[in-house]
Amino acid sequence: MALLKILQYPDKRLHTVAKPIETVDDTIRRLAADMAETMYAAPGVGLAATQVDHHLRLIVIDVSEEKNRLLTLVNPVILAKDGESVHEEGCLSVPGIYEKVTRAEHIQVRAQGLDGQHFEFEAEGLLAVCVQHEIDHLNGKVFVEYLSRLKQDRIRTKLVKQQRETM
Ligand code: K1U
Ligand code: ZN
Repeated sequence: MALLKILQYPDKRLHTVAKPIETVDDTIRRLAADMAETMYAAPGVGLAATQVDHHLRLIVIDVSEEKNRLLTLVNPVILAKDGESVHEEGCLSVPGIYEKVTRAEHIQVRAQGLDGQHFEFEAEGLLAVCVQHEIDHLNGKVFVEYLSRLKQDRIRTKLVKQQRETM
């Protein structure tokens, strides 16, 4: 397994729309394992392949306290959404920035597992927030795009400055 480099906002590659995974093979299983290791090390509760510069529809999530409930979703799709709730979100590609975002409260999700089999589940709370946040990444959208233009500009300036200082 390997730790992968996480792209940092405002990297343009974060706006790439990921392609569906045709076959779940050992290459995809290795990428998923590396993504999980990277997410746990960060630490974070989710990671999309887009964030590690692999433009395939693959996400990993673990919102459990004990970090022992890894969920790997291949080609995830939201089948239904209902209600609205506001949560404070963070993003491993936007370090140090936490902002409130409104999203659907309950979602129904269809995806494939690492065995290629389709499955469905319902989510609410942090899991629902995280699935929506990660699917946004696969569609090339970063959570700061829900904020005002002024806030986006401030965040961009702050992160570009931080990145210059750590070069
Ligand atoms: O996609 C990502 O960048 C991961 C992101 C997921 C997420 C968190 C919270 C709300 C929406 C989406 C993170 O994991 S940010 C880090 C974080 O929230 C966290 C880190 C350590 C412990 C618990 C949470
Ligand atoms: Zn993110």
